[in-house]
Formats: sequence, C-alpha cells, structure tokens
Amino acid sequence: MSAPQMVDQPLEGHFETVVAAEQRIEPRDWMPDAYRATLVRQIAQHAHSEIIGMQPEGNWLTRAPSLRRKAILLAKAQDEAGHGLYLYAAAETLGVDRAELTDKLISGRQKYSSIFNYPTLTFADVGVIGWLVDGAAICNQVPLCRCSYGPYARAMVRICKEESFHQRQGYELLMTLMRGTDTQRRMVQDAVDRWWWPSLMMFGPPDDDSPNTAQSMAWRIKRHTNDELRQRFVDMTVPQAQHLGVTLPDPALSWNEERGSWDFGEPDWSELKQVIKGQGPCNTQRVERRRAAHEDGAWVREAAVAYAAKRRAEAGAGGAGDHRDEDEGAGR
Ligand code: BYC
Repeated sequence: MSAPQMVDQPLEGHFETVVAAEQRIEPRDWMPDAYRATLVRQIAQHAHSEIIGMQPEGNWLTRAPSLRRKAILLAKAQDEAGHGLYLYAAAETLGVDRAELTDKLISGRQKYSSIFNYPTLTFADVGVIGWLVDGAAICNQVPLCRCSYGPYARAMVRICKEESFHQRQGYELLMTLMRGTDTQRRMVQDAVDRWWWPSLMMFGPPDDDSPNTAQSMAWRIKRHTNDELRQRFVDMTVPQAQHLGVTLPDPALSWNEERGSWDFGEPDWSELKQVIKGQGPCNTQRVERRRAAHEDGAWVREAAVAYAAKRRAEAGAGGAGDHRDEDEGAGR
C-alpha cells in the first residue's frame, strides 16, 4: 500500500480551481493520487481496447471481397493502432510505463472493452462494427475531448475525427450491401441482431451500478453518465437504422413524445458482467493472440533499444550531426 499523500493545500486548491474553471490539468501539475489512478485505469483500458479492437476486423483483412474494401479495412486497423499509441503515450505522462500496461493486459490484470470479445462471422460484421461500435465510441468519446486531463483530452480530438470517418465507412458498406441481393440484406440484419445489444453494453453498467461515475464526473474526467450516453446513442442510431432499412432487435423500442427520446429495452447486464470477467465468447482467444503478438515482436523492441544505445554512444563520441545527415541521405 502506498503512503498517504501529503496534501499541500495551495496545490490542492489550484487543482480544484483548474477543474472547476474547465481548464486542463497538465502532467507536471499536482493532482490527487486517486485522480491519477483513475486516469491510468481509464486511459489504459481505452488504449488496450484500441489495440485488441484490431483483431475482430483483422479477421477479415485477408478475405475482404474487393481490393478497395481491403485497402479501407487495412487503413482503419492502422488508425486503431495509432489510437492505441496516442493513448499509451497519454498514460505515460501520468508516470506509468507502456510495457507495464501491456503486461497487465496480457496477464488479465487490466480490462479492455467488452465489445471486442464477440466474433465477426461475416463481412457484414465489418460494416456493423463501423456503424454501431464506432458510432457508440463517438458518443462516448466526443465528450472526452473536454476531459480535465490535458494529454487525454488532446489525444481524443484526433481520435474522434478518425472515428467519425470509420463510422461513415461502416455505414457506406452497409448501404452497399442493402442495395445488393436478399442474401446480402439478410447478412446485414443478422449482424445487426448480434451486435446491437453488445454495442449498448459498451457504455458500461447502468448508472445505479457504476461505482466510478460519480467521482469521475466530479473530476470532469467523464462528462456524462453511462446511461445518458447510451440514450444519446440510441437516439442517434434509430433514424439511421430506419434509413438503412434494418430492424433493431428490441421490441421495446418506441418513441417517447414526452421525453423527446426513444424508449428502449434493458440490456442483459449479467452478460456484460460475464464478458468483463473474461467469460465472453472470444476473451481467451483475444488475449492469447495479443500475448503471442507481443512475444513475436520482442526482437523489434530489442533491436530498437540496441539501435538507440548505438546512437547514444555515437552521439557521445561527438559524431551525431554527421550521422544524422548520413541517415537522411540513405532514406531518400
Ligand atoms: N467493457 O464504474 P464504471 C473503441 C468496467 S475503444 C469492459 O461505469 P467507468 C474502438 C469498468 O472499467 C472502446 N469493462 O466504469 C476501438 C469498471 O471496472 P474497473 C473503449 C467495462 O470507468 C477500436 C467497471 O466495469 N472505450 O471504441 O466509470 C475500433 C464499472 O464500470 C465496460 C473507452 O475505453 C465495458 N464495456 O466507465 C472501434 C472509452 N464498462 O476499471 C472502436 C473510455 C465498464 O473499476 N472509457 N467496465 O475495474 C470510458 O468512457 C469509461 O471507462 C467506461 C466505463 C464508460 C467504459
């Protein structure tokens, strides 16, 4: 257990004033230990989700139905790798190390989003992930651009721009399939039926069962509760489903005139709990694959460390400038 934090009153006052004024806390600012721990938990989980999130779609890279679809999917998966890297970098500003976070992921000590523990059975799943999963991600993540921690908020700006593009590509793919054959339309409906409820669960447990929300809202890390964002997602998505011509698999879905919002059914929260506990359909496979990729990449990390040491030694010998010119020349 760490020693209790010595609270310096002026520093704590500064932290509270900055948060209340909607300004940003930066890495060198004083912050409560629990604020730092909450950010590390959320940002690490978010980064892991981006990296593990490449797997379900990656399943279709070699089987995309055309070169165009393959190029699009490859670019999307690469964007996700980039998001993971921005987020690990944001977490590192809080004093943790990326290697340590990766170790926690592959040893099951840190979580990643439940959504990536479901299988991608057909190419329509690629479209539905773009539309629903990236759509849910946008609802959840746009408010994080106003998170009180500067490096996380700034990372989210670029991530959200790319997620919007991902969502549109998913919708465009589905529109194309819906204009195709009956079999293609059935494929889309089947994918929507399988992904709808897990997408709603991405927002986390209901507010009355969400232990972290109140404190995260008070610190302005989270800007809306899980249920608020879930409702926003449903309201955004129902008209899109109507336009697409698919049925959302929820008999309780109905327009509530008074609230000006869609009423919807209760997700199966026991399923979310099971998936978070590691007992979803693909949890073992996802973590195993991540572990294997990490182990297979050991030589790249070793080579990078050896190269950095060589450059440092060369710089120490006084030749850094010359070598940089040489490297740039070689790259041309
Ligand atoms: N899955 O008190 P709560 C993406 C955990 S990336 C797994 O409400 P909080 C994308 C939660 O961590 C998607 N675990 O927590 C990528 C907590 O456990 P711990 C990821 C979940 O943090 C590639 C416990 O349940 N997005 O979209 O206030 C391609 C109690 O929950 C889940 C982010 O990470 C879940 N669904 O709120 C395409 C966004 N839900 O940690 C798309 C940033 C809850 O106390 N994160 N848990 O042991 C957040 O906004 C918040 O962390 C959450 C949860 C809303 C997810």
